Amino acid sequence: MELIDSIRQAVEALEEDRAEALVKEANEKGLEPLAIVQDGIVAGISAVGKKFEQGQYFVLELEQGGELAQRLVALVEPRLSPGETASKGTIVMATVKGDLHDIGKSLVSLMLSLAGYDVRDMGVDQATMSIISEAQRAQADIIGLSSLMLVSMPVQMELIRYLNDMGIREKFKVIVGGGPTNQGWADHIGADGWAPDAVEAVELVSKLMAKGG
Ligand code: B12
Repeated sequence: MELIDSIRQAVEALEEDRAEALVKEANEKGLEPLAIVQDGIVAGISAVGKKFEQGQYFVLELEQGGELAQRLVALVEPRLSPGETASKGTIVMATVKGDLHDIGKSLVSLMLSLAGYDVRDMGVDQATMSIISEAQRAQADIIGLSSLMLVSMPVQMELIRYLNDMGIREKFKVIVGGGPTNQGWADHIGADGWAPDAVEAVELVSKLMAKGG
């Protein structure tokens, strides 16, 4: 797995050309696509986040890392095999209002689509009522909310409160995720589930769908 570790290092060092060449090489060598994404690209961007935290990188580098990670994931995406064609359920995914972080939410959307769900990915910075309207329109089974910042987390809580106030809370399961969130937060706001990453998000959704309604 030396190649995957080199991808992680190249992403962390923001060596764009090298990272792209390494991902292409990993693809050509037939390395497990999920490992390239999780242990290479995602591990690399997490390291970029740490450097930002420690003051070694600034916002410009953060931005560069984000764009690089998305480009690299797109290179691997065609190799992730699609699941069954019949939809197992409908999921509306969004990053909440005020939050522009796209990568984790998009990965969750991608993994859920590959697992056979019909995913409506609304993108980032989505207002609570827009998300609820989309869920109603799509007759979604599940609403998935991503939040990467402490300041945007309360918007996840707001959405559940709106559903309650509108008398439609039981129509949708609500799952939450993103860096600062955890199971305790999900319990606190009355969400139906939380997952730490895209792989576990698929397991969570499959459990919730099995429970029915
Ligand atoms: C890349 C990045 C950016 C990029 C985003 C590019 C893009 N197109 O997405 C840019 C440069 C735009 C950016 C901007 C900012 N960022 Co930023 N960013 C990051 C960084 C480095 C990585 C995030 C990421 O993509 N991780 C990789 C993905 C794969 O992981 P993930 O998002 O956690 O997602 C996984 C899980 O959480 C889970 N998951 C995610 N969503 C969901 C949803 C559901 C339903 C489920 C079940 C699971 C789930 O599954 C995902 C896949 O495995 C993090 C640091 C970090 N370590 O997280 C900081 C970080 C999130 N950013 C931070 C900050 C402060 C900012 C800025 C305010 C900086 C500034 N001063 O301008 C702005 C805010 C802009 C805004 N309004 O949103 C802080 C937030 C601090 C906090 N706790 O509140 C962090 C933690 C950095 C830090 N350590 O300080 N950022």
